[in-house]
Amino acid sequence: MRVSIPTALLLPCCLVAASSAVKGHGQPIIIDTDLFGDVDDVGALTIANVLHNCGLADLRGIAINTPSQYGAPAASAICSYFGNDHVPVAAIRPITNASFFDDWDYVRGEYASKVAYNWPGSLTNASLAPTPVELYRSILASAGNNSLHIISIGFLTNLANLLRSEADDASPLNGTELLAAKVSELIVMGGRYPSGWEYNFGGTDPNSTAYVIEHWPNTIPITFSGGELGSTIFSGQRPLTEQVPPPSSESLPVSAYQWYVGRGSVERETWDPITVLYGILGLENFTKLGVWPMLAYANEYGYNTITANNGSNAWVNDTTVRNQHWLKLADGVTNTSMAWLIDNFLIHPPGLSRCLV
Ligand SMILES: *[C@@H]1O[C@H](CO)[C@@H](O)[C@H](O)[C@H]1NC(C)=O
Ligand SMILES: *[C@@H]1O[C@H](CO)[C@@H](O)[C@H](O)[C@H]1NC(C)=O
Ligand SMILES: *[C@@H]1O[C@H](CO)[C@@H](O)[C@H](O)[C@H]1NC(C)=O
Ligand SMILES: *[C@@H]1O[C@H](CO)[C@@H](O)[C@H](O)[C@H]1NC(C)=O
Ligand SMILES: *[C@@H]1O[C@H](CO)[C@@H](O)[C@H](O)[C@H]1NC(C)=O
Ligand SMILES: *[C@@H]1O[C@H](CO)[C@@H](O)[C@H](O)[C@H]1NC(C)=O
Ligand SMILES: *[C@@H]1O[C@H](CO)[C@@H](O)[C@H](O)[C@H]1NC(C)=O
Ligand SMILES: *[C@@H]1O[C@H](CO)[C@@H](O)[C@H](O)[C@H]1NC(C)=O
Ligand SMILES: *[C@@H]1O[C@H](CO)[C@@H](O)[C@H](O)[C@H]1NC(C)=O
Ligand SMILES: [Ca+2]
Repeated sequence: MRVSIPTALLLPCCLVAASSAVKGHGQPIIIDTDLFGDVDDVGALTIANVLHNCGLADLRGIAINTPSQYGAPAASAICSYFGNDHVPVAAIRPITNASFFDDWDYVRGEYASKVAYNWPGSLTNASLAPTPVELYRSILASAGNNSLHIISIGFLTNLANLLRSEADDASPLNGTELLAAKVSELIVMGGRYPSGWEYNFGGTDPNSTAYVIEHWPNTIPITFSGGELGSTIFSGQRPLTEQVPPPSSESLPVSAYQWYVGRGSVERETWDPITVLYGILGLENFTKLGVWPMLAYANEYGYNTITANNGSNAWVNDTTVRNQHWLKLADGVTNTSMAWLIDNFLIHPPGLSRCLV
């Protein structure tokens, strides 16, 4: 069954960029994820792989910021599922045997080990993965000047360690210098805007959150995707099980959502998927998907501040700082149309080379 397309979203045919796209020749990105405790990271990595395959992204690597041994093999499995075995995955140390258990509301299920064991990827054991600092430094060292987007959809521990890293065999630059040379934007799912408390910032490592936000080179723009944005948009409300092949039992993303959400549902907030969409497309390049721009900046100026003891954040209105923003839906875009776009990726057959189903 084909889904009905909200036509108001779509650009007239001829404005859509010519399909001269080449796999992996899009925006270079590294994703830093806490894949393990929430399934929207699977949606986010799905979008990254689909956009890599249709030529809008160049997924250079993935760094895991949660210690469970299941995170890194699961991330590798997602890349392999989409034909991207080559994408390197790094694992934070020490590695533990923690497995997810929902003692908050006793509904959510563990998915990372199931993904890793049912769709094995090229990395089968987290202890064989490089550390995040090693992987970042080698990718950054070989990247073009001012070219990479780093997309953070979990805790900030790895990025704090990278900022503190010293020169090594990979590069004579220290971490801060290396970031300043190679990264053109940091995109962060975390915080609430203009102020509040959110889990990625305050849940496990508020010190690292404070360190990153305070020490990030001020020449590199930062864009925040706040808890308040993704929490109003629920993906998975389309009948995903009735869509294009593969059937849902064979689909890695749909299975992961079913395992996690519970009771056969795949409906989930979209904090991380929205963040990765912006991290690849920016505000303007939604048109390359054939849809109108769907996100906008909510502020013109100012900067974010963090309370180190609990990770709370608050925006400071400073008209002299112009390279930090937080995101909102563009005027006229509803949560339903954004959810439609994200669902398009969740049902995307792994071998299809176009961006949208
Ligand atoms: C997990 O690690 C702990 C401590 O290292 C150990 O006691 C336990 O047996 C391990 N559990 C599994 C399932 O491997
Ligand atoms: C992963 O590799 C480590 C180190 O070689 C080994 O001790 C561990 O048993 C392996 N884990 C699994 C799940 O195979
Ligand atoms: C990158 O920047 C460095 C430092 O400014 C400069 O030496 C180098 O030539 C640049 N590389 C390219 C390819 O432009
Ligand atoms: C990195 O190098 C810069 C000088 O370019 C220096 O100011 C900074 O303190 C160094 N950072 C670390 C963590 O060593
Ligand atoms: C966080 O940083 C503060 C000082 O900046 C320090 O006192 C505290 O021990 C740190 N907490 C952790 C968990 O590292
Ligand atoms: C849109 O938001 C409304 C509440 O404001 C909610 O009831 C509805 O489920 C949301 N729809 C989607 C697709 O996220
Ligand atoms: C949009 O795509 C163009 C051309 O590929 C690129 O130069 C530009 O940097 C992209 N914009 C963003 C915000 O990523
Ligand atoms: C975080 O700490 C600050 C400063 O101590 C306090 O004002 C704020 O209420 C705290 N926020 C939360 C959610 O505990
Ligand atoms: C910052 O500016 C916005 C918009 O003008 C305003 O609503 C908000 O209260 C201001 N925040 C502070 C901390 O002054
Ligand atoms: Ca996440």
